[in-house]
Amino acid sequence: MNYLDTAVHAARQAGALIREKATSAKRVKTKSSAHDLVTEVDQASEEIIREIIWDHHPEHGILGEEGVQPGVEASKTALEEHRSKEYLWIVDPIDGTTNFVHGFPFFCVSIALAEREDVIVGVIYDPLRDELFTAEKGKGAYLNGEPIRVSGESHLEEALLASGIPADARGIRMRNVEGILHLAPRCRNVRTAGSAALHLASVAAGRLSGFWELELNAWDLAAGSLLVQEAGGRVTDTVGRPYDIGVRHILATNGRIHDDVLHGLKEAGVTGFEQS
Ligand code: 2AM
Ligand code: CA
Ligand code: CA
Ligand code: CA
Repeated sequence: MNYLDTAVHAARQAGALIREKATSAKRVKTKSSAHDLVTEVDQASEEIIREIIWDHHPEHGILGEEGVQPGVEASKTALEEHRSKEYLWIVDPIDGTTNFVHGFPFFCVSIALAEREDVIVGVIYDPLRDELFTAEKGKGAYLNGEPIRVSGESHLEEALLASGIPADARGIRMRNVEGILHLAPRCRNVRTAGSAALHLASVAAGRLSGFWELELNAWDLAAGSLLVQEAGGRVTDTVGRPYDIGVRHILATNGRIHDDVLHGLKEAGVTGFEQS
C-alpha cells in the first residue's frame, strides 16, 4: 500500500468507529487539567490507526497523542525522541475531543507522515460530514477527491479567521485572548470551534481565510499544515518563521492576509516571545 492509501484507510477506519460512538454516552477522563479530556474512543481510534500503520509499514515510527504522557513537557520530549526517524507518522486520533464529548459536530481524525521531518502526506477525516481532506507534498490538496484551493480575500476586513480560546489559565496560551480581541474588529470575525486540524482543513478548502493558535502539538498541526500549503496557502509560526513539525504557535492563511495577521498579533502582544 502506498503511504497516502495507508493514511486514508486508517483515517476512514478510525472515523467509522468515532461516527458509531458519536451519539452514545462516553466515559470521560481528565488528563493534565479539568479541561484536558480523553475518552475510550480516543484510545480505541489511536489503536486502530497504529495497527494499520504497523501492518503496512512496520519499520516506521509513530507519534500519537494518546501514546504520550499528558502535559507540555512530555509532549516536547516525545517529539524530540521521534523526530529524527526516517519515516514518522504523526497521529491525532480525535482532534476536538471536547466537542466529541458534548456532541458538538466539529471533530476529526488527523494523520500525517513525515520523511526526515518533512511532512509528505496529510489526511484529515471528518466522520460526521464524510469529508476526507488529503494532500501529498507537491501534488496539491483534495476534498473527497476534488482539488481544493485557499480563499481569495486579500484584505483583513473581508477575512473570516479562526483561533482557539485557552481554557486553562496556564502559560502563554492566555495571551491569545488579546490577539482574538484585537483581530475580531479588524476582520469579519473570529471563530473558535475547538479543532485545530479541522480549522486548518477549512483554511485549505477556502472556508476560512486563516487560523492561528498557540501551544499546540505536532499531531494537531502536521496534516493540516501540508493541506494548507498544497492548497496554495502559507503556514508559519506566529512570528513568521516557516512551519516545521516542532512549531507550537501556528499561523496558516490563504497567503494574501498573512502579513496583516502577523502584524495584528504583534500589535496585540501575542508574539515576541520565544517558541516554547
Ligand atoms: P484535542 O481535542 O486533540 O485535545 C482546540 O483549541 C485545540 O486545542 C484542539 O485541537 C485540541 O486538541 C487542543 N487542545 C485541547 N486541550 C489542550 C491543552 N490542554 N493543551 C494544548 N492543546 C489542547
Ligand atoms: Ca487531547
Ligand atoms: Ca489535537
Ligand atoms: Ca486528540
